[in-house]
Amino acid sequence: MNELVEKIGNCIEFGKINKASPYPQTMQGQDGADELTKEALDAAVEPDIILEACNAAMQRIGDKFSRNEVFVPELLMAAKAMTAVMGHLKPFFQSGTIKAKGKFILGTVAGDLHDIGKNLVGMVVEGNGWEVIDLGTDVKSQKFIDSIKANPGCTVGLSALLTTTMINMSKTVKEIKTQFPNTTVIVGGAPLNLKAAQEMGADGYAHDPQSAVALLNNF
Ligand code: B1M
Repeated sequence: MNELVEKIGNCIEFGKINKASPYPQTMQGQDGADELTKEALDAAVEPDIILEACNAAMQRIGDKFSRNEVFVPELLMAAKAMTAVMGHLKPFFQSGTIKAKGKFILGTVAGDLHDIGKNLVGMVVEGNGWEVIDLGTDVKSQKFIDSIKANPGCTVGLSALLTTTMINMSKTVKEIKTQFPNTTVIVGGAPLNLKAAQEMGADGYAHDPQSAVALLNNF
């Protein structure tokens, strides 16, 4: 049984989505995260045991990404494998068998259409047990505020890829903080750094998806 759970973790870490997926080459023709998760649930393995193994695997791939040992394609494949697992586990979240760590409202700020990094952050955060509410790109402050109202106790994540939209990010942080001073806001994206995040009044700056998870788990 443990061997099955371990295999699922390996599929996440090495980005083996399902039997048909050709990547990675060394695992071609083998069952992937999709088939193995179904097999495990059919064999009555507790869903939270599977989730725990997957979280650990996401942590491993995230750490490798932070150390530049793997790059965006590997992280994307791992996130896709994780999504396959989550498809099987979702009913258990919905029924309350597994409790999400919290709600994370995520979006790329107004004026900015870049979403590849934001999507990666969403997938990794979701893979670590958070419910992610993705508001998309070009998100105006009011949309964040409406979503915070609808989801009390949530944490908010803002992404920006353009130096020009960092100004909108700053405005959004200030508007959120004025109306919801107790709501935690974290920011990330290529043009940002810790200093810029602090000047905006954000509670945290995440350089990459894994540091976003670390911040969320600490807050
Ligand atoms: Co644009 N673009 N782009 N672009 N684009 C950049 C960002 C740019 C650096 C290219 C360049 O000039 N060298 C430049 C910005 C310059 C600047 O402001 N400093 C630029 C520009 C200028 C533009 C346009 C203005 C071009 C034009 O039209 N004249 C235009 C703007 C459109 C708009 O947004 N209004 C534009 C358009 C586009 C495309 C639509 C063509 C496309 C976006 C497609 C899409 O996202 N769906 C695009 C792309 C692909 C890029 C590059 C090539 C790649 C960005 C990317 O996806 N990186 C980029 C150049 C580059 O980076 N080499 C560029 C991969 C991704 C995984 O990394 O997004 O940094 P990244 O995310 C990272 C971290 O930043 C972090 O985690 C991720 C994983 O490590 N992170 C967070 C991100 N958000 C986070 C949130 C967090 C935590 C961490 O917590 C909440």
